[in-house]
Amino acid sequence: MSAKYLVTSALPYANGPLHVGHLTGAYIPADIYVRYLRMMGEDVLFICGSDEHGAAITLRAKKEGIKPRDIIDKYHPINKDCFEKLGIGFDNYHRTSAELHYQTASDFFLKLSEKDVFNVKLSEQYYDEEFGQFLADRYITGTCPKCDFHSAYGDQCENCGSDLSPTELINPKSTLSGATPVLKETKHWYLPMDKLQDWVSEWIEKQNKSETWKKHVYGQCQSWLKAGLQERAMTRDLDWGVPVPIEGADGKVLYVWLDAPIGYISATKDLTDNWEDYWKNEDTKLVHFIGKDNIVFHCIIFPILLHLHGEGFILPTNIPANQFMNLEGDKMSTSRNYAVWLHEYLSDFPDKQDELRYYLTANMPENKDSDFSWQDFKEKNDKDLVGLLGGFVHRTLVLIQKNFEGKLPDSVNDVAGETVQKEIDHVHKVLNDLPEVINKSIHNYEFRNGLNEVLNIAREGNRFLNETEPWKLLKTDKEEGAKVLATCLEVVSLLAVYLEPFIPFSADKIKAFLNFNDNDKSEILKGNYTVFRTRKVNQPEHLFTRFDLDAYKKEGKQVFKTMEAALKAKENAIAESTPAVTKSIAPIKPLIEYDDFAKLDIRIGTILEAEKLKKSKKLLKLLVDIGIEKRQILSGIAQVYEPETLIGKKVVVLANLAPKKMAGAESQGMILMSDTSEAFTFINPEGEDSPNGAAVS
Ligand code: B3M
Ligand code: ZN
Repeated sequence: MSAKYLVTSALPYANGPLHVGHLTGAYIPADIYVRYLRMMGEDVLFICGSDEHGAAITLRAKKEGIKPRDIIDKYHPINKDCFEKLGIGFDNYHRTSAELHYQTASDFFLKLSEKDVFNVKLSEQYYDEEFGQFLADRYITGTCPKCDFHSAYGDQCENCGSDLSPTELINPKSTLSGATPVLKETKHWYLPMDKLQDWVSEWIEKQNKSETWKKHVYGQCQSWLKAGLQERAMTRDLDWGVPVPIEGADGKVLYVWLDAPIGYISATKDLTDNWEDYWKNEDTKLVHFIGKDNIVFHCIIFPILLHLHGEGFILPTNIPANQFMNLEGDKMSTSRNYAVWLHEYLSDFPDKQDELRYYLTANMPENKDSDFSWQDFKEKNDKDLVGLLGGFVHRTLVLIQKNFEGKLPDSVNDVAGETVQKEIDHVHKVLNDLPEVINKSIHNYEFRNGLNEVLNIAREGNRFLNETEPWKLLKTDKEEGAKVLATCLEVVSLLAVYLEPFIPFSADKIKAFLNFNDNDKSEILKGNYTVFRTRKVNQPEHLFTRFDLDAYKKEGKQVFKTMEAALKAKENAIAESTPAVTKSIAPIKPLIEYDDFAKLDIRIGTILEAEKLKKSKKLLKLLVDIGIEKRQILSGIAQVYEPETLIGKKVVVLANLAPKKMAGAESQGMILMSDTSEAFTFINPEGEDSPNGAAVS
């Protein structure tokens, strides 16, 4: 047990609203974790805020002809408000435009500079002569040298995930003017990450031993380390950001990744004078909740900065990054406006916060990408929340109201008849097991599982009710019927407590039905739930209602209108580009018999490791788990995919292809992909119904 916890969620850019993908990525999991820890009496700080610098903001401002400040002042309150309405309980939702943050980030940089950490160098960088501005990061686009994608950014190719520098781009263009930039000399402060390679490797190994990191997080770090860390500029020529606090550095600001993570520190300072009790205390456990696109910054760059700064800053214990959530099978996209936006959802469904929290937890992309589908949302809502959870609580409390005016008699404390008592003992066993199971899930960052375990006690309750049929018993042996209901009441009281981290609004409603107080909660946490048998309960309301998807669509709820508009725009775009696609579709091959097909052993697998093959430009060496064994498979996708983006990916494998040697290595199978001769992409067998080893037939 740690003395203290410091929990952070990625600071979202205040350049637009947030969608459900953000929420399930870094905010819901953190909130569940924090609520649970608090419930267990731990000392926790939960920190977040708006990231108000960075090219995403300045570029948008330029495009709209307004000031960056106008953008952040608009979106900071919108996003803060959404978090509050959804019950995300940050202790502080700060801003990186705050004076205290400027001071903190400047001091941090100065300290590193005084310690001579940086390589200060003149180099030639792209410059837009029309706008009089140097072009870094998103200010410059061009063709990716790794995958030929035509609009890669100066810092990253969003197609293949490669980390790039502007000078690597082929045919570079300024995003500001569209013109081809010229090279011009400028001075920058570089972080020599190459020198820290060994330190980072050892540190990650050590952390991973003390508390296992998620496979895809560890895999991405290993991929970076294998490629070799390189120095990285920590300053930019821009007029929006924290100014570089050094004489002669006019017109330069701190790189956003030496600015935003420091925001975690300044937000803590803003919250409490005792911030050092957390940030500089060996007994504090620091956990960063983020999306997978931020892994390298939190697992490598920020720890390096904290380590070099010294002065006792602690380093993260774990970074349980989530993968991405798609929407109806397609990538959510801010630029296409294809997403379920939180502010729209909350205005369409102001009382359905828990319904969204529930769905996003049950469907959280913990280890692989997941999908948000409204039909699935409806089904889970109707089945799990209305049918199972709401149904069980309501049935129990209504029976107690109707038959005992809300209070069961003391005789429920006596032993029941043999058959009923056997069932009661079974329920008690399930209830007694719950605390440990939940504790393990939460501390392993397995929130989907945790939620399912809590629901399991409602399932057990329902099973018990159906088995013992108290509505019949009450007519023949009222005391015995009361004993059954008393056990159900115990289940309901555990639900009131253990649902709180996941769906706090509903947990509060259940607590109100039971006239709960704080002392009740601690009794339950101690395992003393029998006192609830004779608790006076109130007339319950229904906790949840059916999600009438068709009616909501007809009514014109905004969340659906937004999605439909984006889909329509996409359809139009596809219609326009169809001729080009059909050209690359191969003609149908000659017919074969079923027996020919049956010879192929095609299976589902998961990529565990991926690396470039030294002797080949085209091949990646993959280690694939195909259920019964692990296979080394070479795949000719090195020019299209970066290895680190593949870890954890589900794939379709031809498993009985004769082994073949290529570029000095053996390939023991083939990954099947869709291939139009212009592009090839993975076939997508995501989902629990496609486990590794499952046959494709
Ligand atoms: N604002 C990137 C993002 O929103 C960035 C995170 C900063 S966390 C210190 O994905
Ligand atoms: Zn690329």
